[in-house]
Amino acid sequence: MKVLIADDDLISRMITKAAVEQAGHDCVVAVDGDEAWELYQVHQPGAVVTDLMMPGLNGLDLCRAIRESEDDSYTYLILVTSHGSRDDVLAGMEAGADDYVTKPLDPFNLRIRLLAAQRITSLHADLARYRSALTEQARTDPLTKLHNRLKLTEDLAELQDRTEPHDFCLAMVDVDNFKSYNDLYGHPAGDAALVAIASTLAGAVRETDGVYRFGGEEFLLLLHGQDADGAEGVMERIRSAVHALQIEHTGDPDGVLTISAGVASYAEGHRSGTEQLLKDADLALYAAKASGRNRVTV
Ligand code: GH3
Ligand code: MG
Ligand code: MG
Ligand code: MG
Repeated sequence: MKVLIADDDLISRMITKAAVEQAGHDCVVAVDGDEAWELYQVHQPGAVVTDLMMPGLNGLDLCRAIRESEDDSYTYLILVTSHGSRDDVLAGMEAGADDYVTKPLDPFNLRIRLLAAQRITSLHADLARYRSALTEQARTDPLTKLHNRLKLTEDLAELQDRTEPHDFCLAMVDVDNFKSYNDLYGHPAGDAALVAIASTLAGAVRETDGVYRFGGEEFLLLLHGQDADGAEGVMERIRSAVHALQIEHTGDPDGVLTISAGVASYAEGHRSGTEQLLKDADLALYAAKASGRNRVTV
Protein backbone atom coordinates (compact mmCIF):
# COMPACT_ATOMS: atom_id res chain seq x y z
CA MET A 1 0.00 0.00 0.00
CA LYS A 2 1.16 3.55 -0.69
CA VAL A 3 1.18 5.68 2.47
CA LEU A 4 1.41 9.46 2.55
CA ILE A 5 3.08 10.94 5.62
CA ALA A 6 2.54 14.59 6.53
CA ASP A 7 4.50 16.18 9.35
CA ASP A 8 6.30 19.50 9.66
CA ASP A 9 8.72 18.14 12.25
CA LEU A 10 11.78 16.45 10.75
CA ILE A 11 12.35 13.95 13.57
CA SER A 12 8.67 12.90 13.74
CA ARG A 13 8.67 12.53 9.97
CA MET A 14 11.68 10.22 10.03
CA ILE A 15 10.25 8.10 12.84
CA THR A 16 6.90 7.71 11.06
CA LYS A 17 8.60 6.96 7.74
CA ALA A 18 10.76 4.27 9.33
CA ALA A 19 7.69 2.69 10.96
CA VAL A 20 5.69 2.69 7.73
CA GLU A 21 8.55 1.21 5.71
CA GLN A 22 9.22 -1.39 8.39
CA ALA A 23 5.58 -2.44 8.06
CA GLY A 24 6.24 -3.08 4.36
CA HIS A 25 4.53 -0.07 2.77
CA ASP A 26 5.74 2.52 0.26
CA CYS A 27 6.12 6.08 1.55
CA VAL A 28 5.47 9.51 0.14
CA VAL A 29 6.52 12.26 2.53
CA ALA A 30 5.25 15.84 2.81
CA VAL A 31 6.72 18.57 5.03
CA ASP A 32 3.44 20.43 5.53
CA GLY A 33 -0.29 20.24 4.83
CA ASP A 34 -0.17 22.07 1.50
CA GLU A 35 2.46 19.74 0.12
CA ALA A 36 0.52 16.76 1.52
CA TRP A 37 -2.60 17.85 -0.37
CA GLU A 38 -0.62 18.14 -3.60
CA LEU A 39 1.08 14.78 -3.13
CA TYR A 40 -2.24 13.20 -2.20
CA GLN A 41 -3.75 14.25 -5.53
CA VAL A 42 -0.76 12.98 -7.48
CA HIS A 43 -0.22 9.66 -5.68
CA GLN A 44 -3.75 8.74 -4.47
CA PRO A 45 -2.33 6.82 -1.48
CA GLY A 46 -4.27 4.09 0.29
CA ALA A 47 -3.56 5.67 3.67
CA VAL A 48 -2.45 9.02 5.05
CA VAL A 49 -0.66 9.39 8.37
CA THR A 50 -0.85 13.04 9.29
CA ASP A 51 0.29 15.33 12.04
CA LEU A 52 -2.37 17.74 13.36
CA MET A 53 -0.50 20.98 13.77
CA MET A 54 1.21 22.05 10.55
CA PRO A 55 1.69 25.34 8.76
CA GLY A 56 -0.66 25.94 5.81
CA LEU A 57 -3.33 23.23 5.73
CA ASN A 58 -3.39 21.59 9.16
CA GLY A 59 -4.24 17.95 9.73
CA LEU A 60 -7.96 18.64 10.08
CA ASP A 61 -8.06 20.69 6.86
CA LEU A 62 -6.21 17.91 5.08
CA CYS A 63 -8.71 15.27 6.28
CA ARG A 64 -11.65 17.41 5.14
CA ALA A 65 -10.09 18.15 1.75
CA ILE A 66 -9.43 14.47 1.14
CA ARG A 67 -12.93 13.38 2.19
CA GLU A 68 -14.52 16.02 -0.05
CA SER A 69 -12.43 15.00 -3.05
CA GLU A 70 -13.11 11.29 -2.75
CA ASP A 71 -15.37 9.74 -5.30
CA ASP A 72 -15.10 5.98 -5.69
CA SER A 73 -11.86 5.57 -3.78
CA TYR A 74 -11.39 5.64 -0.03
CA THR A 75 -8.32 6.79 1.84
CA TYR A 76 -7.74 5.57 5.36
CA LEU A 77 -6.77 8.58 7.47
CA ILE A 78 -4.67 8.21 10.62
CA LEU A 79 -3.94 11.20 12.83
CA VAL A 80 -0.78 11.53 14.85
CA THR A 81 -1.73 13.42 18.02
CA SER A 82 -0.03 14.49 21.21
CA HIS A 83 -0.77 12.39 24.21
CA GLY A 84 -3.98 13.14 26.09
CA SER A 85 -5.48 15.73 23.73
CA ARG A 86 -8.98 14.25 23.52
CA ASP A 87 -10.48 17.34 21.93
CA ASP A 88 -7.98 17.06 19.07
CA VAL A 89 -8.88 13.42 18.53
CA LEU A 90 -12.58 14.21 18.50
CA ALA A 91 -12.12 17.08 16.06
CA GLY A 92 -9.95 14.87 13.86
CA MET A 93 -12.44 12.04 13.72
CA GLU A 94 -15.20 14.54 12.95
CA ALA A 95 -13.06 15.93 10.13
CA GLY A 96 -12.99 12.46 8.55
CA ALA A 97 -10.10 10.62 10.20
CA ASP A 98 -10.51 6.86 10.71
CA ASP A 99 -8.07 6.38 13.56
CA TYR A 100 -5.27 8.01 15.53
CA VAL A 101 -1.95 7.18 17.10
CA THR A 102 -0.23 9.18 19.82
CA LYS A 103 3.24 10.68 19.98
CA PRO A 104 5.78 9.38 20.77
CA LEU A 105 4.96 6.98 17.98
CA ASP A 106 4.99 3.26 18.70
CA PRO A 107 5.85 1.56 15.38
CA PHE A 108 3.87 -1.57 16.28
CA ASN A 109 0.82 0.55 16.99
CA LEU A 110 1.03 2.14 13.57
CA ARG A 111 1.71 -1.18 11.85
CA ILE A 112 -1.49 -2.83 13.11
CA ARG A 113 -3.53 0.24 12.15
CA LEU A 114 -2.13 0.08 8.64
CA LEU A 115 -3.36 -3.52 8.43
CA ALA A 116 -6.90 -2.29 9.08
CA ALA A 117 -6.30 0.48 6.55
CA GLN A 118 -5.37 -2.06 3.89
CA ARG A 119 -8.47 -4.10 4.54
CA ILE A 120 -10.80 -1.10 4.41
CA THR A 121 -9.31 0.36 1.23
CA SER A 122 -9.44 -2.97 -0.58
CA LEU A 123 -13.05 -3.41 0.53
CA HIS A 124 -13.85 0.01 -0.92
CA ALA A 125 -12.09 -0.87 -4.16
CA ASP A 126 -14.21 -4.04 -4.37
CA LEU A 127 -17.37 -2.03 -3.77
CA ALA A 128 -16.42 0.50 -6.42
CA ARG A 129 -15.82 -2.28 -8.96
CA TYR A 130 -19.10 -3.93 -7.99
CA ARG A 131 -21.00 -0.67 -8.31
CA SER A 132 -19.57 0.12 -11.71
CA ALA A 133 -20.32 -3.42 -12.92
CA LEU A 134 -23.93 -3.06 -11.73
CA THR A 135 -24.22 0.34 -13.38
CA GLU A 136 -23.04 -1.15 -16.66
CA GLN A 137 -25.27 -4.22 -16.29
CA ALA A 138 -28.36 -2.08 -15.69
CA ARG A 139 -27.68 -0.36 -19.01
CA THR A 140 -27.01 -3.49 -21.04
CA ASP A 141 -29.49 -5.72 -22.83
CA PRO A 142 -28.72 -9.30 -21.74
CA LEU A 143 -29.59 -10.93 -25.07
CA THR A 144 -27.78 -8.72 -27.57
CA LYS A 145 -25.28 -7.08 -25.19
CA LEU A 146 -26.24 -3.74 -26.74
CA HIS A 147 -27.02 -0.77 -24.55
CA ASN A 148 -30.64 -0.61 -23.49
CA ARG A 149 -33.31 2.05 -23.31
CA LEU A 150 -32.17 3.36 -19.92
CA LYS A 151 -28.76 4.16 -21.39
CA LEU A 152 -30.41 5.74 -24.43
CA THR A 153 -32.51 8.00 -22.19
CA GLU A 154 -29.37 9.10 -20.34
CA ASP A 155 -27.38 9.66 -23.53
CA LEU A 156 -30.18 11.69 -25.11
CA ALA A 157 -30.55 13.82 -21.98
CA GLU A 158 -26.82 14.45 -22.06
CA LEU A 159 -26.98 15.47 -25.73
CA GLN A 160 -29.88 17.78 -25.08
CA ASP A 161 -28.04 19.46 -22.19
CA ARG A 162 -25.05 20.32 -24.37
CA THR A 163 -24.65 24.03 -24.91
CA GLU A 164 -22.58 23.62 -28.08
CA PRO A 165 -24.81 22.94 -31.08
CA HIS A 166 -24.38 19.32 -32.06
CA ASP A 167 -25.91 17.63 -35.09
CA PHE A 168 -26.94 14.02 -34.92
CA CYS A 169 -29.63 11.70 -36.25
CA LEU A 170 -31.74 9.02 -34.67
CA ALA A 171 -32.65 5.95 -36.68
CA MET A 172 -35.40 3.67 -35.40
CA VAL A 173 -34.99 0.13 -36.74
CA ASP A 174 -37.58 -2.63 -36.67
CA VAL A 175 -37.23 -6.21 -37.94
CA ASP A 176 -39.76 -7.00 -40.65
CA ASN A 177 -42.38 -9.69 -40.16
CA PHE A 178 -40.63 -10.93 -37.07
CA LYS A 179 -43.70 -12.37 -35.41
CA SER A 180 -44.06 -14.85 -38.24
CA TYR A 181 -40.31 -15.61 -38.05
CA ASN A 182 -40.82 -16.73 -34.45
CA ASP A 183 -43.90 -18.67 -35.45
CA LEU A 184 -42.07 -20.46 -38.28
CA TYR A 185 -38.64 -21.06 -36.74
CA GLY A 186 -39.25 -20.91 -32.99
CA HIS A 187 -38.36 -18.40 -30.31
CA PRO A 188 -34.73 -19.55 -29.82
CA ALA A 189 -34.06 -19.03 -33.54
CA GLY A 190 -35.73 -15.62 -33.20
CA ASP A 191 -33.34 -14.77 -30.37
CA ALA A 192 -30.36 -15.86 -32.44
CA ALA A 193 -31.53 -13.72 -35.36
CA LEU A 194 -31.83 -10.69 -33.06
CA VAL A 195 -28.26 -11.25 -31.86
CA ALA A 196 -26.99 -11.49 -35.44
CA ILE A 197 -28.83 -8.33 -36.48
CA ALA A 198 -27.62 -6.49 -33.36
CA SER A 199 -24.00 -7.29 -34.11
CA THR A 200 -24.46 -6.23 -37.74
CA LEU A 201 -25.81 -2.88 -36.54
CA ALA A 202 -23.01 -2.42 -34.02
CA GLY A 203 -20.35 -3.37 -36.55
CA ALA A 204 -21.64 -0.96 -39.18
CA VAL A 205 -21.37 2.33 -37.29
CA ARG A 206 -18.56 4.36 -35.76
CA GLU A 207 -17.23 3.51 -32.33
CA THR A 208 -18.64 6.82 -31.04
CA ASP A 209 -22.14 6.23 -32.41
CA GLY A 210 -24.77 4.59 -30.22
CA VAL A 211 -26.61 1.34 -30.89
CA TYR A 212 -29.39 0.47 -28.46
CA ARG A 213 -31.97 -2.25 -28.17
CA PHE A 214 -35.07 -0.10 -27.89
CA GLY A 215 -37.39 -3.00 -27.09
CA GLY A 216 -38.46 -6.37 -28.56
CA GLU A 217 -37.23 -6.41 -32.16
CA GLU A 218 -36.65 -2.68 -32.31
CA PHE A 219 -33.27 -0.98 -32.24
CA LEU A 220 -32.23 2.63 -32.11
CA LEU A 221 -29.11 4.13 -33.65
CA LEU A 222 -27.64 7.44 -32.60
CA LEU A 223 -25.52 8.77 -35.44
CA HIS A 224 -23.30 11.70 -34.52
CA GLY A 225 -22.27 14.45 -36.90
CA GLN A 226 -24.74 13.30 -39.55
CA ASP A 227 -27.39 15.27 -41.34
CA ALA A 228 -30.49 13.50 -42.68
CA ASP A 229 -28.80 12.64 -46.00
CA GLY A 230 -25.71 11.22 -44.31
CA ALA A 231 -27.81 9.17 -41.90
CA GLU A 232 -29.96 7.88 -44.73
CA GLY A 233 -26.80 6.67 -46.48
CA VAL A 234 -25.57 4.92 -43.32
CA MET A 235 -28.93 3.26 -42.76
CA GLU A 236 -29.21 2.16 -46.37
CA ARG A 237 -25.81 0.46 -46.00
CA ILE A 238 -27.02 -1.20 -42.79
CA ARG A 239 -30.31 -2.31 -44.32
CA SER A 240 -28.37 -3.92 -47.14
CA ALA A 241 -25.93 -5.57 -44.67
CA VAL A 242 -28.83 -7.19 -42.78
CA HIS A 243 -30.30 -8.41 -46.06
CA ALA A 244 -26.88 -9.84 -46.91
CA LEU A 245 -26.96 -11.97 -43.73
CA GLN A 246 -29.37 -14.16 -45.71
CA ILE A 247 -31.28 -15.39 -42.67
CA GLU A 248 -33.95 -17.53 -44.31
CA HIS A 249 -37.51 -16.36 -43.67
CA THR A 250 -40.10 -18.03 -45.86
CA GLY A 251 -42.82 -15.83 -44.37
CA ASP A 252 -41.24 -12.67 -45.81
CA PRO A 253 -41.63 -11.57 -49.47
CA ASP A 254 -37.81 -11.27 -49.72
CA GLY A 255 -37.33 -14.82 -48.46
CA VAL A 256 -34.86 -13.54 -45.84
CA LEU A 257 -35.05 -11.43 -42.68
CA THR A 258 -34.96 -7.71 -43.40
CA ILE A 259 -35.24 -4.48 -41.45
CA SER A 260 -37.00 -1.18 -41.95
CA ALA A 261 -35.65 2.11 -40.59
CA GLY A 262 -36.94 5.60 -39.96
CA VAL A 263 -34.51 8.52 -39.67
CA ALA A 264 -35.00 11.86 -37.91
CA SER A 265 -32.43 14.65 -37.75
CA TYR A 266 -31.74 16.78 -34.70
CA ALA A 267 -30.21 19.51 -36.84
CA GLU A 268 -33.34 20.17 -38.82
CA GLY A 269 -35.76 21.88 -36.53
CA HIS A 270 -35.70 19.39 -33.68
CA ARG A 271 -33.52 21.27 -31.24
CA SER A 272 -36.65 21.66 -29.13
CA GLY A 273 -36.29 18.19 -27.71
CA THR A 274 -35.26 14.59 -28.17
CA GLU A 275 -38.72 13.29 -27.18
CA GLN A 276 -40.13 14.71 -30.39
CA LEU A 277 -37.11 13.45 -32.31
CA LEU A 278 -37.86 9.90 -31.16
CA LYS A 279 -41.48 10.30 -32.23
CA ASP A 280 -40.40 11.56 -35.64
CA ALA A 281 -38.01 8.63 -36.12
CA ASP A 282 -40.90 6.34 -35.21
CA LEU A 283 -43.20 8.08 -37.70
CA ALA A 284 -40.57 7.69 -40.43
CA LEU A 285 -40.29 4.00 -39.53
CA TYR A 286 -44.04 3.66 -39.81
CA ALA A 287 -43.85 5.18 -43.31
CA ALA A 288 -41.11 2.68 -44.25
CA LYS A 289 -43.36 -0.16 -43.09
CA ALA A 290 -46.41 1.23 -44.87
CA SER A 291 -44.55 1.61 -48.17
CA GLY A 292 -43.46 -2.03 -48.28
CA ARG A 293 -40.77 -2.77 -45.62
CA ASN A 294 -37.05 -3.50 -46.19
CA ARG A 295 -36.43 0.21 -46.72
CA VAL A 296 -35.19 3.42 -45.11
CA THR A 297 -37.38 6.51 -44.80
CA VAL A 298 -36.39 10.02 -43.68
P1 GH3 B 1 -43.62 -5.64 -38.79
O1 GH3 B 1 -42.92 -5.97 -40.06
O2 GH3 B 1 -44.80 -4.77 -39.01
O3 GH3 B 1 -42.68 -5.06 -37.80
O4 GH3 B 1 -44.19 -7.00 -38.23
P2 GH3 B 1 -43.68 -7.81 -36.98
O5 GH3 B 1 -44.24 -9.18 -37.06
O6 GH3 B 1 -42.20 -7.74 -36.88
O7 GH3 B 1 -44.28 -6.96 -35.80
P3 GH3 B 1 -44.91 -7.34 -34.44
O8 GH3 B 1 -44.73 -6.16 -33.57
O9 GH3 B 1 -46.29 -7.86 -34.65
O10 GH3 B 1 -44.04 -8.53 -33.89
C1 GH3 B 1 -42.86 -8.35 -33.21
C2 GH3 B 1 -42.42 -9.71 -32.74
O11 GH3 B 1 -41.14 -9.67 -32.15
C3 GH3 B 1 -43.37 -10.30 -31.73
C4 GH3 B 1 -42.47 -10.76 -30.62
O12 GH3 B 1 -42.77 -12.05 -30.20
C5 GH3 B 1 -41.11 -10.72 -31.23
N1 GH3 B 1 -40.09 -10.47 -30.23
C6 GH3 B 1 -39.92 -9.38 -29.45
N2 GH3 B 1 -38.86 -9.52 -28.64
C7 GH3 B 1 -38.34 -10.73 -28.89
C8 GH3 B 1 -37.24 -11.49 -28.35
O13 GH3 B 1 -36.51 -11.03 -27.47
N3 GH3 B 1 -36.99 -12.70 -28.87
C9 GH3 B 1 -37.76 -13.23 -29.86
N4 GH3 B 1 -37.46 -14.43 -30.33
N5 GH3 B 1 -38.81 -12.57 -30.37
C10 GH3 B 1 -39.10 -11.34 -29.90
MG1 MG C 1 3.39 19.60 13.64
MG1 MG D 1 -41.92 -3.86 -33.64
MG1 MG E 1 -41.27 -5.87 -36.64
